[in-house]
Amino acid sequence: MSEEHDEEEIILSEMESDEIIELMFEDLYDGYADEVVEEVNELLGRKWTPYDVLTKGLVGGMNIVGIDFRDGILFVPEVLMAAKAMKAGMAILRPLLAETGASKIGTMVIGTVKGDIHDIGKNLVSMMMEGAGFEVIDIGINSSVEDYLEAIEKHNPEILGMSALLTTTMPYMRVVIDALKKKGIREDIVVLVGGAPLNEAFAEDIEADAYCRDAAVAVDTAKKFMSIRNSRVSA
Ligand code: B1M
Repeated sequence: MSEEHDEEEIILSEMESDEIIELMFEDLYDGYADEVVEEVNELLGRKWTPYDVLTKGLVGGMNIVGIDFRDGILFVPEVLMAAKAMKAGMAILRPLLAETGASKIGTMVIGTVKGDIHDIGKNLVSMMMEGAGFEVIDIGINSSVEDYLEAIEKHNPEILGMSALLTTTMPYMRVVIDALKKKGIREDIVVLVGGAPLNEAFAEDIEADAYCRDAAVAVDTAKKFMSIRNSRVSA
C-alpha cells in the first residue's frame, strides 16, 4: 500500500468487504492503480464474482469520478489517472469474465466512433460480451466508417457495436449506418449502439437496431437478436 494513504497501515485482509469497496472508490478517484489491483484481488479472494467486483466496485467508483468531472471538481489529467486505475482493475477481470466456458454464439465488431476517445464503457461491453460467448473484434477508439467497414468485411460479424460518449460524436453513428445501407449490407448486420448521451429515441432515429443502456443490456440484446436470427436461419 502506498504512503499516500493515511499513516495508519491498511491491511485489506482485516477489512470488511464494504470498506474495501469504499477504499476502491477512493483509490480510483485518486488514480492509484496498484491499490485498485490489490483491492480487486482481495475481493476475488473472498469469492466475489468478477461481475460483482466490476459493477459494484470499478463501475461504481468511476460513476463518482464522472459526477465530479461534470461538476468541475476533477479535471482531465485526474480523470485520465482514474481511467488508468480502472483499466488496471479491468485487466485482472477480463480473463476471468471470459472464462465462463460458454461456447461461441456469435461475432461482434465494436468501436468508439470517430472523434471520440472514450473507451472504458466500450471495453466493458467487450469484456461482458466475451464472457457471454461472443467473439469480439475491438477496433478501438476514433473509428471511421472505413475502419468499421474494413472490420466487417474481414470478420463477417452478426453484430456491430458502436460507442459514443460525446454529444458531438454520437451523430457519427448515423454516418456509419448510412454507409452500411449504401453498401447494401445493412440488413445483414444487427447494429447496437450505446454510450452515456444516447437514448432509445436517438437509436430509433438513426435506425440502429437497439440502444443498450449498459454492458449487461448489450449482452442480453445481442443474445436476443442472435436467437431471432438463428430461428430464421433454421426455419
Ligand atoms: Co470525457 N466526457 N471528455 N473523458 N468523460 C464525459 C463523457 C462527459 C459527460 C463529462 C462531463 O462533462 N460531464 C463529457 C461529455 C459532455 C457531452 O458531450 N455531453 C466529457 C467531455 C466534455 C470530455 C472532453 C471534451 C473534455 C475536454 O477535453 N475538455 C474530452 C473529449 C475527448 C474526446 O473523446 N475527443 C474528454 C476526455 C476524457 C478523458 C480522456 C479524460 C477520459 C476518457 C478516458 C478513457 O475512456 N480511456 C474521460 C472520462 C473518463 C469521462 C467520464 C468521466 C467517464 C466516462 C466513463 O468511462 N464512464 C464521462 C462522464 C460520464 O460519463 N459520467 C466523461 C464509465 C463507463 C463504464 O460508462 O462509458 O457510459 P460509459 O459506458 C457504459 C454505457 O454507456 C454503455 O455500457 C457501458 C458499461 O455499462 N455503453 C455501451 C457504452 N458504450 C457502449 C456501446 C455499446 C453498448 C453499450 O455497444 C453495443
